[in-house]
Amino acid sequence: MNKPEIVVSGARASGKLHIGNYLGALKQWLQLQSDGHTCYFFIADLHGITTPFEPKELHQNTLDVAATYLAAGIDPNKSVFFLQNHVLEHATLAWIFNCITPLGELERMTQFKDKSQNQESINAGLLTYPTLMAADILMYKAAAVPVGEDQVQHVELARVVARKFNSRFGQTFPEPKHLMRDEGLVRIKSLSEPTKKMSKTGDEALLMDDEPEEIMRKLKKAVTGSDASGQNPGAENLLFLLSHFGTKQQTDHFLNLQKAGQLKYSDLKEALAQDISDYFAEFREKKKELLAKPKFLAEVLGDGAAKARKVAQATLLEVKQKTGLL
Ligand code: AQP
Repeated sequence: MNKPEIVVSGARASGKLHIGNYLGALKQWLQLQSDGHTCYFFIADLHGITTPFEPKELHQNTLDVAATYLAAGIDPNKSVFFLQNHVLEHATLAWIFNCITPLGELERMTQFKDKSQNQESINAGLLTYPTLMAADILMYKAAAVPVGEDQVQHVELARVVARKFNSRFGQTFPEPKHLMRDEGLVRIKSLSEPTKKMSKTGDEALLMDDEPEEIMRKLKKAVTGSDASGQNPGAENLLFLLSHFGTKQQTDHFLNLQKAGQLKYSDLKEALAQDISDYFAEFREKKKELLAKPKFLAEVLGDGAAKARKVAQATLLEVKQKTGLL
């Protein structure tokens, strides 16, 4: 983006963040923050309860995600960093959006279909997740939303909601666009089922704060077999990760071996494990320090919520005036 824009993004507090969250979202957020955009980065705890959860784990996961953002480099002096449920206006705006969004738009969302598949009973929050996400984005009149590939459809829905609101009540919200990294949208695959995306709530994900032995253990088990059509999505996934966490020279070396049919997956996994361990070494230490200071984390989140609330209250007032809500 050439000029400073308003940017909004978040991650669910449904578990520890993994390298998919990092490459798909967090890494881009850090770039946008250092490029001087007006950034709002939040922890989506209300989205976190749309899938099954345990209260104690939710509490711990929220603190963990907060420490992850900060240890990775989100700077509360440069970006507005807050917890979604601390800014009550999000839920109110989401309700108003629910009332102008056709049910069919929500029912066709891929994430709703995927996530409702294995659940005994499907809660209404899972269906209306995208209208809450539209509220998160439009509340701050964002121009751009940096997300991984899996969330693009939800950003498109936020555009639909903005259009519907604007045409019914007058121009209020800009239509946000999803933001891609230079090389395109990122979708890191699961290590055990490489046709699916790596996910917090899916199979064991490679976490940003995994210790070196854990990284090696998980990568050793990574599936690298070819499928019936000769495709090898597991190996492609590992090579893609190497291109991000390793050097260009190292990546070229393994790509050449693959072309020559001489690639030993154990060597690739070992090199990748070392690269990922080194890449996150400083992050791991910073995160441990932060997790030992829950009071500090609470203070940072409180300050961030106060900044976000000011903007949110102004937007909600405008919305109430336009819709006739007293
Ligand atoms: N595998 C992935 N590859 C690239 N990007 C990804 N993201 C998630 N998984 C991948 C991006 O990370 C950001 C935060 O995601 P989220 O927490 O809001 O929820 P999600 O997209 O549903 O992510 P998860 O990890 O799969 O969590 P669960 O299992 O809780 O749903 C988003 O920008 C997302 O695109």
